[in-house]
Amino acid sequence: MVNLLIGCTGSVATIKLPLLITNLQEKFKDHIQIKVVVTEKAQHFYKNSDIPESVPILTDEDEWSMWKDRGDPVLHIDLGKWADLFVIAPLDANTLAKIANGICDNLLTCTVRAWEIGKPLILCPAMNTKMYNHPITEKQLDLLKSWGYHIIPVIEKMLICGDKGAGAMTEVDTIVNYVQSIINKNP
Ligand code: PCO
Repeated sequence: MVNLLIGCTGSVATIKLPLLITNLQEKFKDHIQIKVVVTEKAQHFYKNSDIPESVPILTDEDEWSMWKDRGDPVLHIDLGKWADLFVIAPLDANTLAKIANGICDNLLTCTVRAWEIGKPLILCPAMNTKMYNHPITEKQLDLLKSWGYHIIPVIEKMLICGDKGAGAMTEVDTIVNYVQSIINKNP
């Protein structure tokens, strides 16, 4: 059994979350357990009714409502212990910048900050071409790679805002196949 944590951030590519979950469940059948952690802005881009009931969606509110006193669960630590693999799809420009700078101000970035170096963390950036082409993007992605994080590069296509160019999240099937290859390497 593989415990897979999916993270979603405030890029429109979060609209692919239901498809990502479906395709992972189809590929791995009952050998996979999925939990999702979303940022506040990610919540604009999917409907809860499109997510299977078996998949918990965790938000910043869950982190704070769970902790009342000493001994209570600390969600970002517990998620890190639970998950074998963490896939952030999409990783928006803002969260990329936060992770590169060690900032942890929500459930998703706290989970990344506490994520054990060496455990697979797969990042799928997505942003507008103009943001993607800014020189800071490459610097930050290179830094994350130097820590051993996996980056699945953006692709070029017509973006949702009508601009054409690099910045779209990689295809869902590429993510699913990448997860498969990581699992094969770490049975
Ligand atoms: C556009 N911003 C974006 C973000 C990246 N876009 C994508 C693709 C999706 C549809 O195929 C949304 C997945 O376009 O990853 O489009 C303007 S600010």
